[in-house]
Order: sequence, then structure tokens, then C-alpha cells
Amino acid sequence: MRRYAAYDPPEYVSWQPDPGLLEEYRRLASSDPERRREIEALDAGRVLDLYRGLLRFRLHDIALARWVKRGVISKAWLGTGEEAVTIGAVHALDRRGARGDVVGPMIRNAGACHEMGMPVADMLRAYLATEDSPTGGRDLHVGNLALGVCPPISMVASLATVINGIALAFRRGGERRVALTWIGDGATKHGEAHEALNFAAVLRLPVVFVLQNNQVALGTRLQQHHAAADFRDWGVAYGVPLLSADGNHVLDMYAATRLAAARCRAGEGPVFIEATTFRMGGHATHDVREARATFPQGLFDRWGRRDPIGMYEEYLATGPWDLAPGEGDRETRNRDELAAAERDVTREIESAQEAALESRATRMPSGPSAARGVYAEPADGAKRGAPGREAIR
Ligand SMILES: Cc1ncc(C[n+]2csc(CCOP(=O)(O)OP(=O)(O)O)c2C)c(N)n1
Ligand SMILES: [Mg+2]
Repeated sequence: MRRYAAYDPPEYVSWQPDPGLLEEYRRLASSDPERRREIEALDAGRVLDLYRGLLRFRLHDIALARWVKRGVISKAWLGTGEEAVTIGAVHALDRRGARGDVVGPMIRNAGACHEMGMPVADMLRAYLATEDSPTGGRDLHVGNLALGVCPPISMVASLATVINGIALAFRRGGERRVALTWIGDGATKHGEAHEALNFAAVLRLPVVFVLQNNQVALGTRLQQHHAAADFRDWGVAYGVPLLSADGNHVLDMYAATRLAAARCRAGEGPVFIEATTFRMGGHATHDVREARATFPQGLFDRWGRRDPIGMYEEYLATGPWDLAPGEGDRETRNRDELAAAERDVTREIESAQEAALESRATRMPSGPSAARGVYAEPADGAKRGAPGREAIR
């Protein structure tokens, strides 16, 4: 894949596959018999879709980083290096929109929105606050329940309780649908995360909780906010099965989520997936320098070698699937097919950017519309605290 010197983490710019790590990557794709079965059931089209999903997420983020650099927006929250945690999980679900599974992404899971069917242009419009963005220009925490995306809640961990409510509704309605959400390592320190994990456990709700351990919360390292080495014991603590997954291995994430979702669908209650990964940038684009000073360079080197997209691309190039059956050397054909997929996604992102900028030029919300669809006490202070706050139109 093409690298972007101005926007990629430095470790990605001249990225080359490490043969030892690639061997580990191959081993992990086949070492666990249950996960291997899920992976082997994928056809060439589906593995290429996973690749497209990873690229779409990375290039969406690069588009945002470019806008920050050019002053179009002031900052952006990116998922660089963590794409596989989101893309592998979402592709394992039933993505039939309003009748399928529901995901609750946090700000670092923007790729979940794309993969559930929200146009990239709409995601970009959310950052530009245009009138035709999903929230009409009000917020960049976007979702679309008709596509199975519950919007993020800014207060971390609160979304997990909402996802429980959705899962409870599925159960009460006798629907074999699954709800999935991501909880960051930092968010696990919030009381609501524990309430949500326990509530789902005792009610045996069909929820997959992905504990997205990127080893940092804002500027606080995992070791500073978490006394244990990882989250492995949390399954025992809550009486819930816990699957550990390599958060930089999209197929491992996919297979673990497939198994977790099958358990949920069978009425066996929630599953935790502990996904280990690493934040290759800042909390957002504004604090990259501080973030890089938070960790020793060796850690960036170590995780940089594990770029989830580079690793998957190499695995696919030389892997078990014939991505474009035909004459000649298979690896060459596979690489050509991967390059064609990248061209398609690059074009998709470029036109999404153009469409969003066009909205910025022509569809900014009018001033008075700011009061539409929001709730407040009546201006005269009457009925303070009374039920039924009035909508200001
Ligand atoms: C309840 C609450 N407290 C504090 C914040 C400010 N805040 C935003 S993101 C963040 C760190 C979250 O870390 P983590 O859950 O590990 O997610 P990551 O950013 O690493 O993806 C904090 C403290 C918030 N949004 N909500
Ligand atoms: Mg974190």
C-alpha cells in the first residue's frame, strides 16, 4: 500500500514486512482450531472486503489529518494502527441494517460506521458541521440506527449501558441479534463500564464487549491506570467468557468476534474480547508530539512493525487465497488485485472529500437552525424541573 510521509507515523513511512512477524501472523491465523475454521470459511471476496475496510479507515483518517494540516478543521481523532480491532469485529457481524446486529462505536472506531454502510462523505461532513451531515452540523458523534450504528456518547463508557438496553430489547423481542461495543482501556476505569459489564453478565445479554487495549488513555499509560498486566482475568471476575485477540491481526479479531457473536445468538450471554493493540498517534491530532514523548521510541518501533494493514496485505499476497484466479504467478496476481482494491478505495475517499467540501461551500447550517431539535427549560423559568422539557423550534 502507498505510504504518506506527511501523515503516516514515521514507523510506517518505509514499512517493510518483517519475515519473523509474518510467520507469527500466519501461525496465529491457523493455531486455534475454532478460529481457523472461521477464517478458512472466508472466500476471496470477503478477505478482500476486510482489506478494503482497513484501507478505508486508514485513508479516512489520512483525509482528516490532511484537513488539519491545511487548516480546514482544527483537530481529528484517529484510529491509526488500531484499524483491525474495529474492522475485524464489524465484518464478523450481521450487517443487514435495521434488522441486523447493532454496533456502538467510540470515536476511535470510525471505521465501524463505514463498514455498517454510512457513506465516508457523511463521516467527513460531520467534521465540517455541514447541514447535510448526519447530525445537521451539531456533533461529530454520528451513527444511524437504520444501519445498525448507535452513535457514540462522548462520556466514555456510557455507551456500554445503552448497548445493554439495545441487547435487552433484542432478547425481549425474541430476536437473535447481537449488540457490540468497544470499551477503551481508559474507559474501563469509569464506573459505568463496570455496571454495564455486570448488568450484561447477570442478565446474560447478547452483547460482545471489545476491551480495546491500546495501552493509553489520553496521556496516561496503561501501567499508570491499571495495576494488572492486562484484562485477562476480567472474564473470571464477571463470570463471562473472555477471548484474547491480537488487535493488529484483522483475521484473529474477525474469528474471535464470530465465535463471540455465535455464543450471544445461542442465548449464552455476553462475551468479552480483550484486543491488544497500540495507539500509533496522539489522543487526537493536536497532541502527537506529547504522545510520542509518553512512550519510549522502542515501543513505536515494535508496534510500527506490526502495522495491521501492511501485515494483512503481505499475508494476503502470499496467503492461502487466490484473489484473482487466472494465468501466471499467483502472488503477482494477488498483489495486482490488492493494488486494484487500494485504487478503488483511494478514489472513494477522494470523491468523499470532494463531496464533503462541496457541502462546506454550499450547505452550512443557518444560525436560527441551531435552536432546532434541542431541548431546554422554558425561557421564563416556569415549570422548572417539571417533566416534559419543551423543544425549542
Ligand atoms: C467520563 C469521561 N471522562 C473523561 C473524558 C475525557 N476523555 C476523552 S477520551 C479519554 C481517554 C479514553 O481512553 P481510552 O478509553 O483508553 O480510549 P482511547 O482514547 O485510548 O481510544 C478521556 C479521559 C470523557 N470523554 N468521558
Ligand atoms: Mg486507550
